[in-house]
Amino acid sequence: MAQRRFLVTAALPYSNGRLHVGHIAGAYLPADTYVRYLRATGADVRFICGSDDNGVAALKTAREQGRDVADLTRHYNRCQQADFAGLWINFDIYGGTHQPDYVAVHERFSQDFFLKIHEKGLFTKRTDKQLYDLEAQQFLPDRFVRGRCPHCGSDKAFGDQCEGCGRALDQISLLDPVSMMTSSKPVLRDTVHWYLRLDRLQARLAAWLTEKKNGRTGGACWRPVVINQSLGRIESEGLPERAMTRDLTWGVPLPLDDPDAKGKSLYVWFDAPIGYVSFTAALCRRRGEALEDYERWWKDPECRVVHFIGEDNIVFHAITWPAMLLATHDSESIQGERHEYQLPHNVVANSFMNIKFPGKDEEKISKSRGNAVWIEDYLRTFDPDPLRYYLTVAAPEQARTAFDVDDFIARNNGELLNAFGNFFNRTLTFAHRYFEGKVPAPGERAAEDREQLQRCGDAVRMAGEALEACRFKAALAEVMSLARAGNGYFDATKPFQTRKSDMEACGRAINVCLQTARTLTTIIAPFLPCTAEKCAKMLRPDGDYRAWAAATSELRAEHPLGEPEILVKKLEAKELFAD
Ligand code: B3M
Ligand code: ZN
Repeated sequence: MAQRRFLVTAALPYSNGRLHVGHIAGAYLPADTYVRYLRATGADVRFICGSDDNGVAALKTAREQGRDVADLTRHYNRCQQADFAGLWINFDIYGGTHQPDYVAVHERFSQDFFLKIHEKGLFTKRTDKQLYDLEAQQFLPDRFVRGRCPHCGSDKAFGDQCEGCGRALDQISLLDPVSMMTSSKPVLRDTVHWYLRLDRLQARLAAWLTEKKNGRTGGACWRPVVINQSLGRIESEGLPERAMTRDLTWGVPLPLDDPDAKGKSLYVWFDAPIGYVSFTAALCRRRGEALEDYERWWKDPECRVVHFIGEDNIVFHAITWPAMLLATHDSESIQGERHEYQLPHNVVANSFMNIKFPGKDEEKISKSRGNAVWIEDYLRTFDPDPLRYYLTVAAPEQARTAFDVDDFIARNNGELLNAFGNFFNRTLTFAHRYFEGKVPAPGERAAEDREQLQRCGDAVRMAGEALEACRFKAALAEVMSLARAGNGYFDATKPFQTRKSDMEACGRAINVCLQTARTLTTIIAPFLPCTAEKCAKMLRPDGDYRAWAAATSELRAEHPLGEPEILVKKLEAKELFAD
């Protein structure tokens, strides 16, 4: 079989702040887990991320803090890299759409995209009314203005998107708009913009999304929330044209030789997803390949492009971005030929995570009220894996969930430590104490031994199937259930008794426990890479312990084991969350 290839991206964080547990649970941890799993199966993967520096988000924060916007994004780009590295979320490249090492290539790609779509006649240039702040003397794109949503009535609607219902908005449709710059009521003024003809791409997008809904293009069906917010929206409301330019100078300059293009830049949601492509190109160059080798990932139908995002980014990844990709195509074909961009193979979106501190009510995470668990703070006291564990078991895969501090501690101590950690601990300690730190002979296996080994094989298969389908919670549940079965087997075979009466039976049981531990080492690795590394040091299996295909290959009799090590520590909430 040919080697599978994947280009996996995680949403580009705005470089105007640090990362909290909600960010990690939403996109970055599932993406990292997926990439680790794919690599374990032998796939060739590139894992791309970087900061989203352009547009209003960073500009607004810079203004509030009285800082230079380029410095601000540089600072947070670095902080974010540290947060990710501390959690063992390892991108192949962490770029930034306005970072010194990336901005030139990024602008070139973004401007090429714009020009290609422009050539195809898929932009309309039009003068329209936009909101203008008379005091600040400027237009108010995107998050510079807020108001009530004309669709759902939420008062958390901004100039480009409503946080209540997720819809993309046209700012002039906002009810009771207020300037975020001066709190004044903006007025309407004429300005020229370039609007993407989404209406002309709508039929092709709908046909493609219908295939994704039914899982007809290979792989799993897309998550319902992604289909509802994309295909559902198209079917119920249709797609209006959307402005892809803004009255801003912080961003990618509009590449047109047109007096009306002066002082304008590309809409940040136009250039940000192109960051996935431009960072891929930068990575190719860093690896000594040509910049153009990005095509091997983006334009080769053999490579699958998978985007991991938070729920609020669905419209942009499942409608606008594919529309941009289609708009660059030469033919009317849905799926790109070579030299045309692939449409995403999957767009995997999680919902949001609330926060619940001990003795308090569950609330939305908010940085302004200090209502968050920041990665930086967490890492000061804890290892990455307890958090990786919790954010997977409590992941908002289908609906909003909460980071409950008591539950985090309880699950670490009750599940990870009791089931997983203890199984390794008792097995390894036993092997060292009574079998000189070597794998005892398998002997003649009885039905219960074979059943336990059968469970190992089943867990590998079921966890693998769930991971292929991006069902991470279900996959981790399979791993944990094997650890519990291991404990059950240990209890049932009673090696602590047989060692006094029947050393052969004792050895047989410890052998099966060690084989179970061997399997667990491989299948826990995508989720808890740091723990898996420790497991592998204790078991010292041949070859790469992460290789999925070798997860049930047995440790031979007499195989020497490493020193037992404590895998999971008992945690206390007050270590971190004392306020
Ligand atoms: N920066 C939005 C966000 O963090 C945005 C993602 C861009 S992905 C191309 O919610
Ligand atoms: Zn709304």
